[in-house]
Amino acid sequence: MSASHWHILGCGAMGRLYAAQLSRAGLKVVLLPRTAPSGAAMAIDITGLSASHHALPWESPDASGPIQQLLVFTKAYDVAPALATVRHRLHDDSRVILMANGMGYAEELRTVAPALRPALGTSTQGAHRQGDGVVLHAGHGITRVGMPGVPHAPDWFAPLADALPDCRWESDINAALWRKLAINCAINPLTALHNCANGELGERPELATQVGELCREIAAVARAAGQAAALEGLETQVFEVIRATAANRSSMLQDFSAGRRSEIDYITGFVLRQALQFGISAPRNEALWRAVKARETAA
Ligand code: KPL
Repeated sequence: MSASHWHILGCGAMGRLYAAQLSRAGLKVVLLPRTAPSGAAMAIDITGLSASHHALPWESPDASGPIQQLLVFTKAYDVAPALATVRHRLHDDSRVILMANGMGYAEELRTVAPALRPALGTSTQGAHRQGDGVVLHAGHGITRVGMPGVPHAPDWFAPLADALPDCRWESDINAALWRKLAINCAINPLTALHNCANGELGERPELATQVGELCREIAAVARAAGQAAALEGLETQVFEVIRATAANRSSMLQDFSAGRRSEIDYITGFVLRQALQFGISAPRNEALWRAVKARETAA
């Protein structure tokens, strides 16, 4: 299998959008859906900012062929269980990029695949599932990929960077992940609990105040964790994202609306675990975490 061949695990909106973008650029893509589609190929329809139709080959995750390159777009809590289903197909040279939201799932992989050294990625592209399997490409954005301790892009990264709209190697991927995590932490739980679009967090004074308080707590935890530079100007950046994505329903609100488990344990929960480790208190984040968990349990 060549360097231009990618398997995709996690076939939700983002997995499908990336599969379409790679395929459109001429790379070979094989989908690994959790449930087998009816035909020999899986149809992907993209609409919105880009439009295309694809019929892509798929395999069952527990098939036997080797996987050379794997992009993982599962929910954060599914990263380790999903990787376990393809573990037997990965070998020492396999390249794996984890693209889930939040942080903390890479550590969980150590029990499933202790020798695996995955790259980590984060995306600001936006995509949502519509009815009938159609994916709405809702936002242009940047794909950042990196490996802790690997400052320069390895050779295998070039075809991926060429194929995707704006894909960069990050010399400090942990800083990029912390930045995205902090933004999600300040926006997602509040929008999910108040059932509101992102923009309302800037328009309703009581919510805007809470966003500010959350940002200050998150920044304090990040400072203790050695990520002060990554989160410089966090509050300003969060309000910029709120304005730029004003009409969006956050991914956590979408999870709530669809009755799915949220990724709170890998967003606010990760910040709280770091807070505990460094002896910092983060009462407003803790209250939101509790409120989200209570809603999930009640649902
Ligand atoms: O990433 C997002 C999410 O919803 O998960 C934001 C940036 C908040 C945009 O909706």
